[in-house]
Amino acid sequence: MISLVIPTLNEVDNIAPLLARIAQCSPVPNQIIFVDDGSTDGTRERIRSLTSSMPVELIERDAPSLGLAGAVIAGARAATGEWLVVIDADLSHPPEKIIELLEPLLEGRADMVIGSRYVKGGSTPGWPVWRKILSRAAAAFAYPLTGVHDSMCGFFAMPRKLLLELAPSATGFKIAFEVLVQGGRNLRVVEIPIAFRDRCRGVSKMSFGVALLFTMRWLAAMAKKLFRDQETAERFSRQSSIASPAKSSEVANSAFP
Ligand SMILES: Nc1nc2c(ncn2[C@@H]2O[C@H](COP(=O)(O)OP(=O)(O)OP(=O)(O)O)[C@@H](O)[C@H]2O)c(=O)[nH]1
Ligand SMILES: [Mg+2]
Repeated sequence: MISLVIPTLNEVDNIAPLLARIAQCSPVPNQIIFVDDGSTDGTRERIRSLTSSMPVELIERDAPSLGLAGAVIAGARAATGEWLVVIDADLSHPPEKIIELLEPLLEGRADMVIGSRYVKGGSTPGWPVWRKILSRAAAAFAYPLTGVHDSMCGFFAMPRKLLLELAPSATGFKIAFEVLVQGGRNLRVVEIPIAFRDRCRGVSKMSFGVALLFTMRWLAAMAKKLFRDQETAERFSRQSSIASPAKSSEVANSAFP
């Protein structure tokens, strides 16, 4: 069973076109959960008006916590499907690719599949050069922490329980990044190329404050990684000196003739 989680904040004009595209998908997700954080533009009413024609549910968070990531986690908790897919409401992500995101999971080849702008075949049509450079730079900074090319994309699929296990209290705007950082090297990740379209309706919620919060989160994760790498290197050198005592006594001998 497939549960689709869609976080919304003032996306009224995107709801019907998005659901129309999802309805054309094969298979149509068994559960489509919108998680709304206090939209004031009629988004909730629009979603409610469409619940009879599709398996749509609405979670209304009136005192939202932990931002966009918190909304996705709330959706995952309410979902009942084994497989979870997360997609933005603004039609930037192609719902037609949901099936391709699920394939590596169903075949047991991956623990997480990301709709990626930055693998061969992926693209960001219509973006001005400055935005391409900024987005690429952010992805490149995140790469050493995640090992994937587009860890900041909001379009991904994974087992629902694994998401709740890895990032039960994730916060901020970039939940895929949080999952990847928590999952570490053991997480098998596949990236599927997508064309990321700019939103046609509604207003972006990305802001300077959001970018600043992410930078702080990145710095914290980077510092933790560097600390861990250093600890591992020290442990390794201690172990190798215990494993080859002859060598270490040679070193000791040569140091103190
Ligand atoms: N529930 C909830 N949804 C949010 C929140 N912030 C953003 N969203 C939704 O999350 C998705 C991504 O937000 P966008 O504003 O499109 O952010 P973006 O894709 O990084 O920026 P653009 O490329 O400019 O669209 C959209 O579906 C938003 O409606 C939030 O605080 N709560
Ligand atoms: Mg968007």
